Amino acid sequence: MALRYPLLAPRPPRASRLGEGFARVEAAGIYSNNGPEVRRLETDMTTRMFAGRGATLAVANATLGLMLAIREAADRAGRPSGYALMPAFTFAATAQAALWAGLTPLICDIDPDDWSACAAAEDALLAEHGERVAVIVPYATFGNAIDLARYEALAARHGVGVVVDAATSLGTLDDAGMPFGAGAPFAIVYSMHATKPFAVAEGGVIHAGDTALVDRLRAMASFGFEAPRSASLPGFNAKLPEVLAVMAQAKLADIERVSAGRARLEAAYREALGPLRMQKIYGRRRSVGFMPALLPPALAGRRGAIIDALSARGVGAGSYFSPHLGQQPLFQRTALVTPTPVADDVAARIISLPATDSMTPADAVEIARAVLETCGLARVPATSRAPAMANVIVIGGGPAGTALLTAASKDGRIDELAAGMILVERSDFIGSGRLARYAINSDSTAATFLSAVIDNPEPSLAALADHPSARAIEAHCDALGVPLAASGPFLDAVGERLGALVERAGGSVMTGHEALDATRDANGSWHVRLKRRSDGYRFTARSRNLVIATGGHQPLDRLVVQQVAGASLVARVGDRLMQSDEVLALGGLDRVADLLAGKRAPRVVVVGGSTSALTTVALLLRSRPGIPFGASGVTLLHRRPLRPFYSSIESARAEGFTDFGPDDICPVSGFVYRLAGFRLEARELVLRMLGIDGRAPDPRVALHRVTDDDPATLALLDRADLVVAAMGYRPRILPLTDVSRKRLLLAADCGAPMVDDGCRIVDRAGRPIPGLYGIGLAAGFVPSGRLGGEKSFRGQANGLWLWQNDVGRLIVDGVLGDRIAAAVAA
Ligand code: T4K
Repeated sequence: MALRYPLLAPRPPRASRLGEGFARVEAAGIYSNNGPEVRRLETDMTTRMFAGRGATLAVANATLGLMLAIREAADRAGRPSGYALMPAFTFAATAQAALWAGLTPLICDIDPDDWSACAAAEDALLAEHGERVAVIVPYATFGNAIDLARYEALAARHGVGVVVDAATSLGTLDDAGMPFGAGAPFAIVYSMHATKPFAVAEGGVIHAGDTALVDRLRAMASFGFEAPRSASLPGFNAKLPEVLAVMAQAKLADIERVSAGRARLEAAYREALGPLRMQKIYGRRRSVGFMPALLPPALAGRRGAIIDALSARGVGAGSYFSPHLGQQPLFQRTALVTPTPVADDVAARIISLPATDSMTPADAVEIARAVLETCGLARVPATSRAPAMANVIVIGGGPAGTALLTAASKDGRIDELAAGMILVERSDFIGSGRLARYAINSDSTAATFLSAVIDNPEPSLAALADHPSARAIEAHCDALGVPLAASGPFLDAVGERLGALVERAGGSVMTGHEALDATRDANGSWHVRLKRRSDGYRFTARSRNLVIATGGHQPLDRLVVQQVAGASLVARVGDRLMQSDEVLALGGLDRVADLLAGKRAPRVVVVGGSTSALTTVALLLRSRPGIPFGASGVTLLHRRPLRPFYSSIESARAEGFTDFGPDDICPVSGFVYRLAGFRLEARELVLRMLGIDGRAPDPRVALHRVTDDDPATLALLDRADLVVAAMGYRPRILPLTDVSRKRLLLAADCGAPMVDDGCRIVDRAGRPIPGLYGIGLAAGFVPSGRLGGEKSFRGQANGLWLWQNDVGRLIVDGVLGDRIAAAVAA
């Protein structure tokens, strides 16, 4: 059964999104052997993970790193075949590495509080075995910032080597707030295994303050070659390949967020697991791979049953590191194992709980509750219970859902909004949604896209103004919109940063999840059923508010009942009919060209007066290779007059456009046809067709206004080779039910706008449903009052600018408190 909270849920950087880095590797033609990507990783690691101290060596995994470092330390101590002194409570890799380095593990007991090597036991064994101890290999247990100064002193006093197994410590900060191990006088070995917080796939790094030591280890990791192809040191192949270095670089950009998130989980666990014994920790922060705790002694024998019971409750639990080294057959045969009563007890009682990148502190509290209840211990006190309820669940992380976050960030309210937020997105990332799948230009300007980040008070967003994807948008500043396909990388980059901000504030971004339905309970809160797409796991999340940002579609059932000039469009046109969404999508024009292939002067009729209709016409006209339209080959059938947008009365008049009155002017902006007017590419087409300011209409296009009983329209439909229905979009809404599972009937179900002027979703009677909001394509929003818009406007207003500003703000106001009235008061 799929678990809601798996013990480990590796989240390495998405290889599918690292095309640029992989292309660099291909272009360089260097795949391994200390190539440019590995070198860059090592330099960046030193700078960013080790405060610029010493040097760093990337290796193929931490076990190989330990083998090299242990061998080097033993040789340098002049004790190549002695003991490697290590704690019993660690992973097998520590002892295996010592064996492979030609040493004998000397296994000591652990400290009952911090569970790392017991200082008294180490001292006693050093006294007992003297120079036979070649190397001490402490383990920085579960990412803990153990006392390195003590080992420095032991090394000096006993002439012994030191190598620290810090497999889980990338991201840990010591008491001084310095990265754990930075500038250490001996080798510290970290893992980049997929299951670690610094998740890559396989890989590791060795860091030391002593750069000559790192150089020696680098030579050992490459067959012991200090000079080309001439072995002078013991060695083997431990090199990290270039593609993994590209992945590790991407993780480096993310590790601060990951570590901070995990530290928050640890804090929540510690508070909530009160009755259980926890590890004593050192340092300002650690980056846990999972959360360890001790079961009460009386329950040690029932650990297996407890883990099974937790699994039945959706919680994956484990028992790292049980059996400990001294209990494993290989080490019982090959190592010197001293008595380990503390390690025996800790290993018998240890339980490992999930601490994954996608969890929030509330999840940790939830798991803690499950653990305590399963153990029959006191329930978690009400005060530290999971905020059983989010403030808001946003369904859809595409352009509209993320625009809501952008709006909050522009007002400095992202933390406030995100703290109690769950953002649910079907795909694996938030940002562009389906937008980049269209072959057309945006009806938003390049400046509108960029306004999400330029001067944004959140530094991580403002920094995106210099991002390559922002530059790609900037290139379209003087053009009629941005090709939607080119907007994807920018929207995704913004999405990624917004997602990080949400998680920073304690919210949760659930990518790869789908909302199935939502029920409103008697208290007005929403129970949203969610499905994790990777394995079908279903669960329910609760919130006070729900925002639907799932975009729009062109439903077939609406097409079926569509009448044009008194006739059924489907019945009249049959298989010559396409919907505009299909035409506008990438590849859509190829389908049109196929359908029209062989026709000498093909005739296409586009039905509709919306931006999608005009955009369809514009796309058909600029098809390459061109579709050979003759005169009036493309006819636009529309009902309402087509109006261009003007930024002022003067600019309209200057072009001789006078077809407007006082009700057509927005009182706030002074714009003419601010909402009804076509923009950018569609506007240019309308201006041409209306012959404004001396423009010559395109002879291939004809306009025809449809009336109710209109034989000319029917004749056009009958003669067309292809008819494109561009009837606009209807909102996509998940099923909503009330407490008795009765479907909530929405105005949108019968074709009316989905939302009111406060972006609240309305029922059949036009009444807003409390705590329910809508944003995005087809939401049906009409600005009013303070927000402006022309009085004559009939229809819905859309667009990125509105979502990132007025519309977004209305919803943020709504979900953060009932400030809607003030916001829209005229
Ligand atoms: N020193 C210490 C103290 C260590 O803990 C380790 C590694 C090392 C040294 C050596 O570092 P590396 O040489 O690995 O760089 C896992 C890891 O494989 C191991 O790296 C880690 N310690 C150890 C604590 O845990 P297992 O035996 O628990 O792995 P496995 O296959 O059972 O996976 C654990 C869970 O993770 C499973 O539920 C499945 C899940 N998983 C795993 C992988 C690899 C995924 O969902 N996806 C994946 O890609 O050893």
